[in-house]
Amino acid sequence: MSQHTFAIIKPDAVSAKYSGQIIDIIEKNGFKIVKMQKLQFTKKQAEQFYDIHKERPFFKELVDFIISSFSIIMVLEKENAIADWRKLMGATDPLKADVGTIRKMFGKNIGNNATHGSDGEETAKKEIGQFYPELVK
Ligand code: 3AN
Repeated sequence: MSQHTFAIIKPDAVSAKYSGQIIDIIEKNGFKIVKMQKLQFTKKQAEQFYDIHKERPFFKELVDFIISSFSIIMVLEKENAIADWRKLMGATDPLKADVGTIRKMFGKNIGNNATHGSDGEETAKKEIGQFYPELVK
């Protein structure tokens, strides 16, 4: 069954002009881009988005980074989209990510790791719903 996931091309990758290459990889791997928007997260949007990490020591760093410049948010559709997008992104830390993954190719470090992907069905619903409530009705 086809599934939706929420993806972000983060400020480091957008600033470095990697967006085109990343979108190309997404399409070549069979994902349909259902929604796409370039935006700069407000502090409020960022705090809501990263709400689940608010007790973690790097929360402020995470929020400051995502609001620092433009991101591209997307809703991706495919069979098994959540797991497949995470596999294509690679490990959170680009240094540990497998060769051929997006974070290996375009990520700098664990904070500036080029992309985001929902980590499960509930998270996908929450993240998609924050920007596109009509898709999770
Ligand atoms: P993932 O994005 O792979 O699901 P999580 O959920 O462990 O990874 O972390 C959420 C985000 O927080 C990551 N995308 C990463 O950018 C950032 N992050 C994780 N660990 C650290 C850390 N030790 N220092 C700074 N940022 C971090």
